[in-house]
Amino acid sequence: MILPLFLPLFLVSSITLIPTAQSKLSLNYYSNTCPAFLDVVQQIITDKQLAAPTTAAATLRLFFHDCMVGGCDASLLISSTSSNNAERDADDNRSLPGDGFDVIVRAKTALELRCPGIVSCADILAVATRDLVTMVGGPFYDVRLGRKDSFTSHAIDVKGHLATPNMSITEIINIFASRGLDVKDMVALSGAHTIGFSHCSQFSHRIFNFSKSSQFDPSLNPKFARELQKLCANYTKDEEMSAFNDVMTPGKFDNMYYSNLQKGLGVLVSDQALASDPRAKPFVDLYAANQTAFFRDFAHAMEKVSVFSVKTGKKGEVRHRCDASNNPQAS
Ligand code: HEM
Ligand SMILES: *[C@@H]1O[C@H](CO)[C@@H](O)[C@H](O)[C@H]1NC(C)=O
Ligand SMILES: *[C@@H]1O[C@H](CO)[C@@H](O)[C@H](O)[C@H]1NC(C)=O
Ligand SMILES: *[C@@H]1O[C@H](CO)[C@@H](O)[C@H](O)[C@H]1NC(C)=O
Ligand SMILES: *[C@@H]1O[C@H](CO)[C@@H](O)[C@H](O)[C@H]1NC(C)=O
Ligand SMILES: CC(=O)N[C@H]1CO[C@H](CO)[C@@H](O)[C@@H]1O
Repeated sequence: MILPLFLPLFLVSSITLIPTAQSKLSLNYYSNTCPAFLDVVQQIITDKQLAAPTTAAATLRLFFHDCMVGGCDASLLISSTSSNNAERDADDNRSLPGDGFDVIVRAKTALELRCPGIVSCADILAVATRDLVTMVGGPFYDVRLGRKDSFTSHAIDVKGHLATPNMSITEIINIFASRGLDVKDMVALSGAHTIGFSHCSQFSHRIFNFSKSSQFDPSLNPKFARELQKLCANYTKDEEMSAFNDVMTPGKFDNMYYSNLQKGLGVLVSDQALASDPRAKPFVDLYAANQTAFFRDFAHAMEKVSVFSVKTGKKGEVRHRCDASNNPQAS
C-alpha cells in the first residue's frame, strides 16, 4: 500500500544527495512544537529509575539493539501481532528487559497529553537513554532530534546485526565496522556492561564442565568462577538466575568494567576476550586507567550510534503509541 505512494520520493532523494537524513536532525527540533519534551522525559526517567534501578541498563540495551537493526527508529518497540513476528521477539533479542519498554511507554503517554502527535518514540528512546546513563553516573552527550519511527518491525531482520557472546572478537569487530564503528568505538561501547546483568545461560558453559582439564574457563578469576557457579547452581530450573555484568560496582556507570577484565572478572566470554585481543586490549588498558578517556570515547560513540540510519521526513512517522505503527495493515 505504502510503497507506490513513496516511490517518487525515493527516486528524488536518490538523485539529490544532500541533505542527508542525519544532517536534518537538530538539538532544538521540538523547541517550538513541544518545549516541555526534555523536562518531561527527565521527570519520567528519574521517577522510574528510583522505583526500578534496573531501568537504566534495560533502556541502554534496548536503545543499542534498536539502532543496530535498521537504525534508531523504535522498530524494537513494536509488538508482534497474529500476522507479524516483530523485532523484539527475535531469538537474538533474548529476554529484553521489561523496564526499558515501560519507561518509554510512560514518557510517550505523558508527552501525548502535553503535545499530541509531535514527539517520536525513537527520539524519546534516544533521550531517555542519554538521561538514564547520566543519572547513574555516566557522561552527558548531545542527542540531536527529529528521528521518525519506522512503519514496520520484523524479527527476521535481526539475525546477523547483533553481536552475541559466542562470536569471536573478529566477528564482533566486523559487525560494528559494518555500522561505521571502529575498534575503539566497539570497546568503548562495550563499557555499557558497567551496568546491568546477564542471565546464567549466557555464560554457563564457562563455569560448568568447561573442559576435560578444568571445570571453568581458565580466563576467569578462580574465586569469581566459584562464586558464579554458586550463583547459577539452579539456573536450569530457574531461568531468571543472573549475574551483574560489573561485579564490583553493578549499578554505577564507571570504568570498573575495564579493571574487572584485567583481573579475569568479565562475565561474558566476549567481554573477557577484549582484555587479551591485541586490537582491543590497548583500549581496555586505557579506559581502565583513565575514566575521563572512557567517558569521552563512550559519549562520542553513542552520538554516532544515535544517528545511525535515522529516518526523517516521509520515511517514517510519529507513532501514536510506541508499540504499534499508526497503520498496522502496512506492516
Ligand atoms: C560487543 C558485543 C556485545 C555483546 C556480545 C553483548 C551481549 C550481551 C548479553 C548476552 C547480555 C545479557 C543479556 C541477558 O542475559 O539478559 C548483555 C547485556 C547488556 N548489554 Fe550487551 N553486548 C554487547 C555490546 C553492548 C553494547 C554496545 C551495549 C550498549 C551500548 C550493550 C548494552 C548492554 C546492557 C546495558 C546490558 C544489561 C541489560 C540489563 O541489565 O537488562 N551491550 N549484552
Ligand atoms: C556458546 O558456545 C558453547 C559451546 O559451543 C555452547 O555450549 C553455549 O550454549 C553457547 N552459548 C550461547 C549463549 O550461545
Ligand atoms: C557435568 O558433566 C557430568 C559428567 O559428564 C554430568 O554428570 C553433570 O551433570 C554435568 N554438570 C553440568 C552442570 O552440566
Ligand atoms: C537451589 O535450589 C535448592 C533447592 O530447590 C535451594 O535449596 C537452594 O537454596 C537454591 N540455590 C540458589 C543459589 O538459589
Ligand atoms: C585521561 O584522558 C583525558 C582525555 O583524553 C586526558 O585529557 C588526560 O590527560 C588523561 N589523564 C591521564 C592521567 O592520562
Ligand atoms: C528467544 C526469546 O527470549 N525471545 C523473547 C524476546 O522478547 C520477548 C519479550 O519482548 C519475549 O516474550 C520472548 O520470549
